[in-house]
Formats: sequence, C-alpha cells, structure tokens
Amino acid sequence: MHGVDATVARDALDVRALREDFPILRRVVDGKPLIYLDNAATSQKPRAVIDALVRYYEEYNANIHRGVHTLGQQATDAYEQVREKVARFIHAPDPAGVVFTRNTTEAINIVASAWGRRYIREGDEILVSEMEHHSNLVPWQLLARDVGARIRAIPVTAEGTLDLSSVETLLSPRTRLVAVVHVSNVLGTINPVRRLADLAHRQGALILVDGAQSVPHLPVDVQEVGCDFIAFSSHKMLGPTGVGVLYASPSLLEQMDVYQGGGSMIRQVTLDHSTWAPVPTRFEAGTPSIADAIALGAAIDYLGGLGMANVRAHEIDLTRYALGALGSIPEVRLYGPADPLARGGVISFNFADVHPHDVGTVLDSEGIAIRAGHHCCQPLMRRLGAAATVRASFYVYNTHKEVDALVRALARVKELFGVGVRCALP
Ligand code: 7TS
Repeated sequence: MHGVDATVARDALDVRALREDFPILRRVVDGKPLIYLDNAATSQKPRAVIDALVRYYEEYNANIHRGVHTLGQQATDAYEQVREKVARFIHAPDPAGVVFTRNTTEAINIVASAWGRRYIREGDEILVSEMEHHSNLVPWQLLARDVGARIRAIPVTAEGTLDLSSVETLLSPRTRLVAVVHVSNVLGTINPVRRLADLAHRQGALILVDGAQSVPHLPVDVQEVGCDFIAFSSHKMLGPTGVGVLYASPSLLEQMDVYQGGGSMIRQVTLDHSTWAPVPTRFEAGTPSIADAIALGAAIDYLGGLGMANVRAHEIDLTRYALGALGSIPEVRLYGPADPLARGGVISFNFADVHPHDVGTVLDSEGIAIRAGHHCCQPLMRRLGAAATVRASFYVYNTHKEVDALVRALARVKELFGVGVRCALP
C-alpha cells in the first residue's frame, strides 16, 4: 500500500490519515510527541466534534423544546436528531427510549432512583459483579441501604473473567436486578451479557448493562444483548463531556418514577400538583447539555464512518500486539484474559514492585499518558491483590509504534528504579 508503514497497512483503519483529524495528537509533552493511552478515562475529540460545538454556539445557540423562533427550532431539531442517531448506533428500536443524561454515572443513578426505589423492596437482591466500576456499585449500595435490599456479587476468576458457574446459585427469586459491566475498564474482559440477560430474565429479574467501555469500542446491538437498561458516556466515544445516555424501552421508562423535577419534564403544573411529559423528556429536567448532545451526534457520525467492526478489529490487533510485547518483559505482570478476542483494548499491569504512580510519572516524562491507580474499582483491586495498576487503553488513533514507545519507556522505568537490583535484595 502506498508508502504507509506495515503496521498501518494491515490495519482495519487508516490510522495515519485519521490521526490528522485529532488536533490534540499534534501536542508535545515534555518535548516528546503525545502518546495518548488513557482512552478508558476519556477519548480525544476529532475536529468534526469540536466544529459541531463551535457551529452550535456560533450559529444557532438557543434553548430547546420551547421557542417558536428559528434558532430554537434548529437547536431542537439538531438535538432530537441525535436521539435518533444514538438509537440507530446501538440498534435500539425506538429513539423514545434514549434518555440524555450527564454521563454513565447519572444514567445508572436514574435507574437506581426512578426504577429501583419503585420496584426494589426489603429483602430483595441486586446482583452485581466483583469487577464493577464504582458507578455501577455505589448507586445500588445507596438504594439497598435505604430500602433494606441486599447486594450480591458474581466473583471474578483468576483469569479475570466472571465466574459464570456461580451465577445460577447467586440468582434467586429475590433477585430484582442484575447490574453488570459489559467490558471491564481494568481487565478489558468482555462479559457474556446476553447469557446473563437470559439468566436474569429466567428469574424474572431485569438487567442493566454498563456500556461505558463497550459502546465506544465494539458494535453493540441492544436487541442482541437483550438488556433492559444500558448506560454509556459520550466523552469515551470521541464526543464531548457533559452528556451520556440511558437506553431502555419506552414502556419500561413509562413504568418508572420521575428522577429530577423541574422544567421540561412536566405536562401540566398547578401549585400543588404536576403531571409528567412523555418519555424520554420526562427524565430530562432543566436545560440539557444541548451543544454536547449535538456534538455527540458528530462523534457517532465519525465512528459510523470508520465502521464499528473496523474499530473493534483495530483494537484487537493493537491489544494482541501489546499483550505480546508487554508479556515478554519479565518485570511486567499482566491482568485480565490472555486472549485478545476476549477483551477490549484495555491492558492493566504492574511493573515489578514499582508503584504504578511512579511508572506513570516516568511514562509521562516520555510523553506517554496512561492511568495509574484503582480505576474506580476498589473491590476488583482487592480481588487482584493489587493496591493499584498501570493501565494503557487504546482507541482508533493508537498505533503499534506507540506500543513500542510504551515498551521502551518501561525499560527506562527499570533503569531508573533499578528493579533487578532491588528485587534481588531480601
Ligand atoms: N463504568 C465504567 C465501566 C467506566 O469505565 C466508567 C468510567 C464509568 C462507568 C463512569 O463513567 P462516567 O462517564 O460517568 O464517569 N471509567 C473511567 C476510567 O476507567 N478512568 O476514568 C474514568
């Protein structure tokens, strides 16, 4: 292929070309070109997304669902079109099931509050897993505390997968909800959500899927997954911060209580009583993040242009390459499944006994952005027996060369911390 290097040439994506779409990738950190490997925390934004934000503010900034004026109508149309785009993107049958939230966290809190407080009672059970992000754990703990319900957790195996053999015993007629992450933000594990949905439904429970790390990275079809609720964030899928999505069928949303009260979510208000707007606006009280939702539409267009199957193929390729390269370093301890097909583009590891924050600082001095810490998964860290990990996470613009740079920078960590010497001491 015309002049592109071999690693890019066999890729499902034209990475060299698409990198040009991301202005921030021209940045230099500490005199080194930025290598951004912290995509599980948040992704970078292509020019098309930044332009969509600017265009809204420069050309048709107005509040939505209220004005008769042209700008208000344009903003409303643009905002509502994104609802349809989101529905198509996740193969949801009805855009009326798409609720715009602030992020994944708020989407889950809406379910805990507006569905959970109505349907979960004393003695009921909520089944989570040991690999949940705090945002799919703490809302259920708050609910359980207030209504007297009980949290149970699917254990994680030594390979970093869910122990499915325990699910049938953990599920009981008391289980009202299974709340489980689709792709782990620490281990990368892709969980068998369809299977879990079937098991949950067989017990009469509903299932919420935390799609924060799946919707941006894999083709997700909510009808195939069979989930009742799915939550995800725009900022992890090339879109702006400030907007996320909760999807559920409109009939399920109808059965829920309201979440926040205020403007937009009402049909009629008297001094002592209100009735509610139809779903999904019933769950969108107040002025939403209009610009951000509109720019999420540009992010979805961008991902659609790449093709989610290609995004996934690119990440499998990078993950396979990185697992091989990191796995050949004796000081590196990798977490999560060995098979790149069983995981997303997230790789957690430790480097001998060097503290992950120290690894992160050395990598930063090489221009490499990774995350070090507990990744908002403290129960999982306890299960792994690690206080923290280093985490590299990939997206569409990452390359084999960047993985090579990570490997070289780890050699620098070894030099600086004298790992071999220190490990040899009693
Ligand atoms: N669920 C998962 C699986 C996540 O990875 C995250 C964010 C969230 C929920 C919460 O998303 P938010 O947009 O509401 O904040 N994960 C991370 C991370 O791994 N590093 O920084 C944020």
